[in-house]
Amino acid sequence: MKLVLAIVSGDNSAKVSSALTQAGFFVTKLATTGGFLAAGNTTFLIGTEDEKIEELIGIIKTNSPSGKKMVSTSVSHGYGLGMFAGAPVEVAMGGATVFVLDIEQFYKL
Ligand code: 2BA
Repeated sequence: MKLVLAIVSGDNSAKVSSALTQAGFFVTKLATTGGFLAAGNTTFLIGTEDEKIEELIGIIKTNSPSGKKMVSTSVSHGYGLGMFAGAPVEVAMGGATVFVLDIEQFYKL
């Protein structure tokens, strides 16, 4: 048994959610925020059997097209001194970040 944590950009989350559910996966969605861009994303918790991991990753990949874009980061001085724009950096857009964890025990009570 595995627990998959999949962080998906907000734009792709509805597609990923419905594709996983249609394929028979049990899914919990958490509304989360990326630490770097401070933009909303969705973290899926999916408990599943080891032999279904490949199918699961395939579904997430198909429904999470990725790209790149330049963003300028904002830096705060704190103490109410406001923000200023930092140098633009290239960041990933879309796509998914996926962690697969071994689960020792699983109960539905
Ligand atoms: P964010 O933290 O908002 O990051 C958005 C994108 O900004 C990242 O895309 C990456 O291209 C860039 N980025 C993030 N941190 C950076 C840094 N310290 N310096 C320069 N560029 C940076 P992804 O790597 O595809 O990540 C998308 C979202 O997945 C992240 O949103 C975060 O919520 C999550 N994530 C990614 N890697 C993670 C990890 N190792 N642990 C926990 N969450 C992770």
